[in-house]
Amino acid sequence: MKEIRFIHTADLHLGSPFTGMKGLQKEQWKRLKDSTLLAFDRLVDYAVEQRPDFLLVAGDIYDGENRSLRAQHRFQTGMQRLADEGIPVLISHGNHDHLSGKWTRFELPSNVHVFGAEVSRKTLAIRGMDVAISGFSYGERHVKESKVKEYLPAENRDAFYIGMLHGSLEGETAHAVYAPFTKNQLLEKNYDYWALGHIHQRQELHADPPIVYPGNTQGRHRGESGTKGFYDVRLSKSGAKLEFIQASVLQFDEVEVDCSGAVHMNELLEACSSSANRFAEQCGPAALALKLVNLDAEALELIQEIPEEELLEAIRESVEAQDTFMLVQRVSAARGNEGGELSPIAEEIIAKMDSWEIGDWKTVLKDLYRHPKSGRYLEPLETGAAEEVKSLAAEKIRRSLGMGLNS
Ligand SMILES: [Mn+2]
Repeated sequence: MKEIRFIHTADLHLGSPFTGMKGLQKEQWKRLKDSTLLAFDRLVDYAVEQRPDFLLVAGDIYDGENRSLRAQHRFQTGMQRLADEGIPVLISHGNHDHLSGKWTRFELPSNVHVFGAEVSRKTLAIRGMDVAISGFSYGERHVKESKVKEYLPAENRDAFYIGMLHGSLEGETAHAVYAPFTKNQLLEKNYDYWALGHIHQRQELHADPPIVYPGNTQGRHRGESGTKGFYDVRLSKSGAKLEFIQASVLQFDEVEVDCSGAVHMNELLEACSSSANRFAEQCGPAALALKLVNLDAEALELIQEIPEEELLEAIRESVEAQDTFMLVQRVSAARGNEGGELSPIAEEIIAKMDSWEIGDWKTVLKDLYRHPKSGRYLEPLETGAAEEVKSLAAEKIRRSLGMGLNS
């Protein structure tokens, strides 16, 4: 059986700034700031070791249109390592790293093919097989129109066809809509694999042929929880086998801390640190939001008297003793009613906020940012800061609208 093997990755977001993170020690901050770069190194290490036929990067290599020099250098070094191994790389840039941004151009080695702003096709000859890969790069930040019609359908049964597309499934409104497509439009092309990018949560939209978002390679805030990585794909005419490979060097997550029976502060701290330790043992380095549950009335009162910052500081100190990276980012106490349902209106507002991207946050916060007095004191609104605003707003909504009508 003729088979090709490739790596499908997307949304590396090298150089993500991780703004809005507070209370970090110097080492922690460095580890966090470098996490997207370290995840990329893991990807390259894996490729060098496994020697796939080629590697696909479906957009958002860089986090900002003004690509950081360090991120570009890191990427160039990685590409050179793959060049030394003779592994071709195909890149379609996305909305975050579109071609019109202001950036210093590094000369990428000759194994790298970057798609231009129009959909085009690049054919690789792999052990006597033709592999036709179609794709495009975002010429500018916003590509709102569909590009699917520009992809030529497959015509030769013996060749492999792959489409690279950085964009959103039509009707998927949870994220900013870019280069929208429908599943049927993609299926009509009769390709063997669709390598998607843009959505940071990995998902298979279709199994045969696979239409796949690999998700990003490193989570950057609580909204991007769990392990992150890329797919190692083995593709033949009888089907595809996808293996998820972890690249993330630390993971964001929320952990419930069972506080039942805890009455004194030391017991609560103990519960927090053992939950964090358990998580570290199972999942390795992490940035966690702790949610204290099963607090009895007395313990809840005890917690509520203490400002979150102070509580956080004490928890961090009790967790610190470990060797692995463990950052407690937030702590929240489930109030008596939190076991119950949120009211529909609260749920709706919170779900709506979850769907906002950075651009939407800029829109809703523009009055505040443009205000002559307040504007001066605000840090630039980046993804991390928006994440912070979101979680604080959600907390506030839970407090004021949290209880259902009949509770
Ligand atoms: Mn992205």
